[in-house]
Amino acid sequence: MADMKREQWNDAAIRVNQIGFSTGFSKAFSTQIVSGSFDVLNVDTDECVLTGTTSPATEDEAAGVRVSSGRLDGLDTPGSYRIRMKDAIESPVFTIAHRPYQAIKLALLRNFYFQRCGMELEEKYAGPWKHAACHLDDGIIHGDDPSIRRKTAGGWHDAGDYGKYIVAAAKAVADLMLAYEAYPSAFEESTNIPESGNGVPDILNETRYELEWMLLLQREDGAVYHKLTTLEFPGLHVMPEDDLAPLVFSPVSFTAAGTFAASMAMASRVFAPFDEAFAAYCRAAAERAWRWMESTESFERVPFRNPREVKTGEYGDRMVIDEHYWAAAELYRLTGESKYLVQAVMLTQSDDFPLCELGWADVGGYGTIALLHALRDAGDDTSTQLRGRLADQWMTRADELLELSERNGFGVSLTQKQYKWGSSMIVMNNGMHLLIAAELTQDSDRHRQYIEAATRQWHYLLGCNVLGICYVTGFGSHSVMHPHHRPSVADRVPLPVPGIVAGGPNLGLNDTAAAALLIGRPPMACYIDHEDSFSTNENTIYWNSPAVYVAAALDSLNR
Ligand code: 9MR
Ligand code: ZN
Repeated sequence: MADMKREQWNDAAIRVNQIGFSTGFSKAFSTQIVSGSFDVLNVDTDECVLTGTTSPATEDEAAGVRVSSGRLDGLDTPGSYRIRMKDAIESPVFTIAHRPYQAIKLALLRNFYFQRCGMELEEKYAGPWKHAACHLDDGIIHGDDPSIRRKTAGGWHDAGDYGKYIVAAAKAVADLMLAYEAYPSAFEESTNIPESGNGVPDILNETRYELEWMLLLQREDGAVYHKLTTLEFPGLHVMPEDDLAPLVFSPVSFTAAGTFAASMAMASRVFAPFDEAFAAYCRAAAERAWRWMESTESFERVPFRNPREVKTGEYGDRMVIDEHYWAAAELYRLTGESKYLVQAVMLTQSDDFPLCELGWADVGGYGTIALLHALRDAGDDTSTQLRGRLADQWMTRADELLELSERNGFGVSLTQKQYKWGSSMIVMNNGMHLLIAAELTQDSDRHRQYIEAATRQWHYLLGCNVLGICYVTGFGSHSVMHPHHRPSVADRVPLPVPGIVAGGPNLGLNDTAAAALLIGRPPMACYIDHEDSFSTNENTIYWNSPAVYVAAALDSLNR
């Protein structure tokens, strides 16, 4: 660990979204240690265009420093700016523009192309990050006849490793499809992928690449294999095409079937206007998975555990009711068949599980989103009551997030203990939650407040945080350079693959780099831009996907 550098973090500094702000929206920055008056300078002319005073400093426990914030609301002229305090302390340069987030939105989406498995990434799409096709072999099924082989090729690598996991995939495709449905105008541009120009929005082209792979994981009886990986993670310096260890399907699981049924039902709805046959295929797959779920005994309705020989990501769970709920809700939304609604209602009554979570393990929020839509025009009392209850819960949670974000020095909505593995996902999920709440409210002030709070989550991700780091590769003046992402480490390209969202601070310090270098730090500072730090600096498809949702929303606001 001798070569690892401790990064300075608790200095007097100005933290700001390093991309910048949209015209017409409120603009703010945070300062740590320092507070008082500030000037905003136009970078081109060096002229001072605004002066102001920051709010009184308060101790921010998650950040471990005193923080105050400054408002730039008087400033709405497009341009490049920097903030200066005490004559010497300067912020990163940021822009004010009509649509400042267009490029980063496309990069976040294009990052899924870079995760593609089973095809060559050609230079005309991938630039210097091109590489040969990988993981083309058929796979064996753990615990089954070793002479049986199943097709495996396709889909996205999950993360910095090359495994492919159903519950992770389901969250990622769900976020992308929800983003498309909520903000279709944000997805008119080409992302320069092989399918571009085929008449289907690229976000759906990209999603379909994963869906086609997910379909390969369904067994003939409807059950779904939990994951497809090598037995162990390959070394960090191995390019995907050089990872040649045998591919193994892990056993089927209830969570895989539930999230598969749900995301396939969603795909059937979303793809119907573009490809009826594919939509029908997805629907049949979802219904098959559902029937398998219904046929399981209670001892099979348990979270997945890795077989002893399998050392890759487990994607276990605490409970499986929420996966059942999501599947029921999504199938109800798709088919309108009452048996699914009956089941969803029963699940919400019989068990206590979180109804608003948008994780890979806790997926209740997706079921709730589906029902909020499906029951919008419901006539009967049960449906109306259920929808009312779900909407109340959603808004209550949104209000909690709003308050957390307003109280926090950096505007972020995390509690201290939420700075855990993949904290960037929680931040972006909260952004998604707030944006959905904005759509649900009729009150225009509330609508605005939720959007502003969602925007603050975005500002945190892009630099308004105690480390002053932009957690998206390729963007901002101080961004992640050494993600725990095998291709970024192993290729000879100096820059990491662009559009990666790093996992972010994790107070668990779950890898040796983090443990050695971050001990004693406050939660928001438990992050290290080091390639060995898989517990703070990896990427995953389901950390990128909620960021695509938030980016799409904020990019469409000014249209
Ligand atoms: O994102 C997952 C995180 O929530 C868990 O705490 C962690 C440990 O179980 O695993 C993370 O998922 C990893 C997966 O198991 C394998 N691919 C990389 C994922 C991100 O680190
Ligand atoms: Zn691959």
